[in-house]
Amino acid sequence: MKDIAKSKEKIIEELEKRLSKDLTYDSGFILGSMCSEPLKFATEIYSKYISKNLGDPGLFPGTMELENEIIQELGGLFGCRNVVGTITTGGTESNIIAMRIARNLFKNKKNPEFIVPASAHISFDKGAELLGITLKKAKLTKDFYLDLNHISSLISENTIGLVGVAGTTSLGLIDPIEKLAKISEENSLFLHVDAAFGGFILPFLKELGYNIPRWDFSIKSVLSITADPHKMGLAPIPSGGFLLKPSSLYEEFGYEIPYLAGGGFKHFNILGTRIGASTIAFWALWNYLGKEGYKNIVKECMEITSYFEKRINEIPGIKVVVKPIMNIIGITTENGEKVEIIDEELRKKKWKLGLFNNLKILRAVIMPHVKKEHIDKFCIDLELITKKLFN
Ligand code: 0PR
Repeated sequence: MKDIAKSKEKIIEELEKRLSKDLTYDSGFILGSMCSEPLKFATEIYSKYISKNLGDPGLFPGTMELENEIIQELGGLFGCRNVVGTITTGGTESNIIAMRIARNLFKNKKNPEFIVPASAHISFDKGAELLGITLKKAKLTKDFYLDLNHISSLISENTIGLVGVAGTTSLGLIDPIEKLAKISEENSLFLHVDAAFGGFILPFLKELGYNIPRWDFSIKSVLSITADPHKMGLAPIPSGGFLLKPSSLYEEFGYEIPYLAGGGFKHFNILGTRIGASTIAFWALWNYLGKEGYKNIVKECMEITSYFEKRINEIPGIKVVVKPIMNIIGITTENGEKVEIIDEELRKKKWKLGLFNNLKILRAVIMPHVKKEHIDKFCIDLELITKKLFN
């Protein structure tokens, strides 16, 4: 503890200086993040209501009402209005909540196993470790889709759940959820869909006329969905979404907290004290942008994605891994070699993409802060690097 208090001005000055090291979204250099600058309206709301605590919802019944309302709205967006759920801190918490519910549902299985595609996010590894579940990973086909035959071969008497991803972390692909649903029905398993990234894109792409396979609650055996407002929902961090179709499971497996100041309450969350401002800001954003607003944002991201894809494919020595389905592009070399070197060289020039070394892919996420002029600047640097490497 410093013994001389500083003035507010001094502190702000120091913060400005020290935080100037941080990258900003509007610089254009952040090309591999699933987050973006939230809308100013949402951040204003967020800071206004910063003290709301949904860990004790009886004290903040207005905030709780907004949470319930937004969950129903999201349920409707994903094919079933009649859902229970909660705004979480992000995809990791939501995925762990889903795994916990599945584990509790199959308490009779002493060595529970979950099967996820090899492309699944690391949050499932975390959940498995924390919950004492064995995680089995199904291989991907050579075009990076989930190999359904391998999934089937991994099922055992210990299996409790399956995961399908609608918007994979590496390439934004959609697993064949309908087929996965069939497997889950045949084996009476819990089926969770991780649409942390895709949840706020796919419904709008569909409305824009894209051919999107079914992935949501409209499929009978999809029991829970993760969809994150702090990714393409453009809400301030932290803001995740967890939705559950069978509401009886909330009664059965919600944690009962009897002594709260606001009165006893049941919840699913991993957290106790939790930020209500996220929920309020997202509710505000949802009402402000409306479906039309989100649709326009997704449309613009897809236009820039197509432009980016075209520019990448024009550069000798590199190519786009698969045709993008959403605003994620995987970049690789002709034979997958030297991807790490390209990443290293790009980093020297400040560009920040994601390196998926196991897949030999550089991932770009075309969030709303990524503009055409950033792509142009990036492609000039990328071409200089590849020319040196491949000539
Ligand atoms: N599920 C999927 C499909 C994800 O892609 C992610 C995160 C999660 C779950 C977990 O979400 P939380 O990070 O909200 O817990 N995907 C991003 C990734 O790993 C997270 C991210 C965001 C990484 C911003 C970097 C970054 O700058 O790529």
